[in-house]
Amino acid sequence: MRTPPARRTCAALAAVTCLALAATACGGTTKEDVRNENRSATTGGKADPDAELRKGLTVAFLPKQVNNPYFTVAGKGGEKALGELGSRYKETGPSSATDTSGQVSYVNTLTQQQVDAMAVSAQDPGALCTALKQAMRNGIEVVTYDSDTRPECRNAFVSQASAEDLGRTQVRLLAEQIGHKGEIAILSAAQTATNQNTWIGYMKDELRKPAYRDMRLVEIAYGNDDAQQSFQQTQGLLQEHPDLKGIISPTTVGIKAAAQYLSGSRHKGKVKLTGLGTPNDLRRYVKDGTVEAFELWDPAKLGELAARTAVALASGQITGKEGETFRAGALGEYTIGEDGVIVLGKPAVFDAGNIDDYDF
Ligand code: RAM
Repeated sequence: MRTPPARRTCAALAAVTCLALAATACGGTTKEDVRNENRSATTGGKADPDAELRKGLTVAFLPKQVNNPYFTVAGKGGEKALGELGSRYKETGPSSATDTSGQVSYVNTLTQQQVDAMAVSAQDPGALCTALKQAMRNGIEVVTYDSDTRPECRNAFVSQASAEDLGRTQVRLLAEQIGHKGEIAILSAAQTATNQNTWIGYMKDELRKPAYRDMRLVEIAYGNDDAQQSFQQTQGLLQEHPDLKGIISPTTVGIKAAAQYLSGSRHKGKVKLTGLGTPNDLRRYVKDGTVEAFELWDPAKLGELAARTAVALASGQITGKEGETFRAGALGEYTIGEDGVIVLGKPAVFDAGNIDDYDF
């Protein structure tokens, strides 16, 4: 059962303050002290690639939104990996992708519960920072996945793909579909979402290239990763811009709702739609001619890599610094990049020719 966020905030803040006091003023031994002692005994405080992976850890996943099927699949990937590693998975989080204060209170609750690590997809780049720093001060490893905070507010960020590639390739996909010509719009998720805003920044940059001189971005709409709002925003875009030729929706919730709207309208097949979606959500819209091609990574693998990164951090194999390497089970060997970013790999592009090869 979930505690209502308001009550949770008070309890969590009280506990967080206690933990902070215990760690600084009172001089008592906290779980963090014990962990740090264990770690430095084996690693001397530095990354030790040969350190044994710890078992019996609790790793909490805190997605942007718990009832979003994309995060459910990511969570399953994390859960499976943690089971294989002899550790425990739990998931908690807000049901709305625009409940930033709710997400902050979930971080505080996990800190109070003294989980070993948390994997967080941030609704906002800065809003979680104070709470996440408090978690790290209490010895909790903080991994962001899918959507980042500022680098100093976490130990590492597990990114689904290169953000730049994702932004630029979505523009390229749409440009091919509309012959590099006409008005286009973006249907995003929440206005504060770090991941969508980063990709949109690269989309705008891509659109400045001469190849797109005949394409014009006329609006960015926000459906807040809510199916109904995304559906209505799509309808609004088409009413506002009668000459619209295409929409990019870099969110699994948004693209599905936009496809649903388009497929039942006179714009089906005429106004093109691309972006980031799951093959299972969009299969019927590819088959009925609403969607030509779109892209995504495997969310389960993203969740798995987040979980394995959390365990590697908690075991002292890595500390989150650039250049450190670790093995993420069957996913292979990963090297930490600039600003503590670990990139899962390249996304896949789906179309009528390959969509039936995928099941997620
Ligand atoms: C939605 C979320 C998530 C994003 C995917 C593509 O499910 O906004 O953060 O990565 O779409």
